[in-house]
Amino acid sequence: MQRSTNKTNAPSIESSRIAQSIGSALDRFIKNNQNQFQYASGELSQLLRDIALASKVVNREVNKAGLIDIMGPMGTQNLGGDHQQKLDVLANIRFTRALAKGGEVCALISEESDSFVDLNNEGKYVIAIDPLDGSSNIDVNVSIGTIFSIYRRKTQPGTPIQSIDILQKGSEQVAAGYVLYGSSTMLVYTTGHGVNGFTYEPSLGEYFLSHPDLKMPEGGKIYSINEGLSNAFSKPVLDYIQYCKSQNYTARYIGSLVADFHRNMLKGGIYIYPATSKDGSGKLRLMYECNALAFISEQADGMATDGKQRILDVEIKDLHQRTAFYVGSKKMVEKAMSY
Ligand code: AHM
Ligand code: MG
Repeated sequence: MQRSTNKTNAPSIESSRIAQSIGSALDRFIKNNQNQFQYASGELSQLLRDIALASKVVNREVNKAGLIDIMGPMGTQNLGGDHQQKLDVLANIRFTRALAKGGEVCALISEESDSFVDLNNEGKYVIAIDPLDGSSNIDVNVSIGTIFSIYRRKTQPGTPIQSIDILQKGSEQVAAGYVLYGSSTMLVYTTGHGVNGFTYEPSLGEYFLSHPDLKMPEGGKIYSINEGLSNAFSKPVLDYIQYCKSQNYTARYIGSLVADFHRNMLKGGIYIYPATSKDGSGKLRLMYECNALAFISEQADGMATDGKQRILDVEIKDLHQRTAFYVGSKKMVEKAMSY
């Protein structure tokens, strides 16, 4: 039998080392990989630990949502006019509290807060977070998620926070991740050195490395888009959907960004939320929904664009800025862009 000479298929020493850590507890994994982070080693570890802890609390609340009276709308609306669910609000409180206690984050941008939250400390990091995304799925026992982007603040810690600390482009993220509250709960994150996924073991209360060095398949056969809105789609988007059908691709749309993204990440696929004639800038939020997933997809050999440019290069003008979003397997996103 001929031996393959394709060197790109050979796992790198680094990915073999990560693969060997399979089963490691999150804390140990973070410690063992601290040297990959270009800033002071303990800071990011503490921050990720705070996020993991808050996600465990949220996971507990998500899991018991059907049992106690914490479901249903709060009767209030957030800035975008979405009805806030009690669990959205609770998740926001849990993450804010954990990050405030940890002390590494000085400012928090959240889907649930109209302006940024100044945590009044000397923390060197800024976080943008959607504490519980997929609000239409909360009440119906379908997967939901948390999405976060971490930035290094630009001005001196301890001084008043400036807009240059807050309005940073996606390319300036130092870490990003998501938590998927699904049939099992997973934490997936990157610090710019590949993507690793951890599965939560509820009886031990611990995340363990289950998906080392995640890579998105280069191509795929799944397309995820809310076709119910097709009357408001542009012709190129409709043509691309037609192309997917002509190829007998599979349509899968959960309506929870994290869940749709995660499935495509593992199986290969494209997620699209285009600009529509109703929402000229699309629906999704750049700072706390799209940037993190764009960073993760690129780290996993995938691709993310707004249809015109790389998501990570889009200038931020507003905390709650919306964008069109095409993300997933590189070849599929490229094909969609050719339309
Ligand atoms: P949310 O922040 O109110 O939960 O909205 C974001 C969600 C995404 O998770 C999902 O992909 C999308 O909105 C679904 O929107 P639609 O119902 O218009 O298809
Ligand atoms: Mg959201």
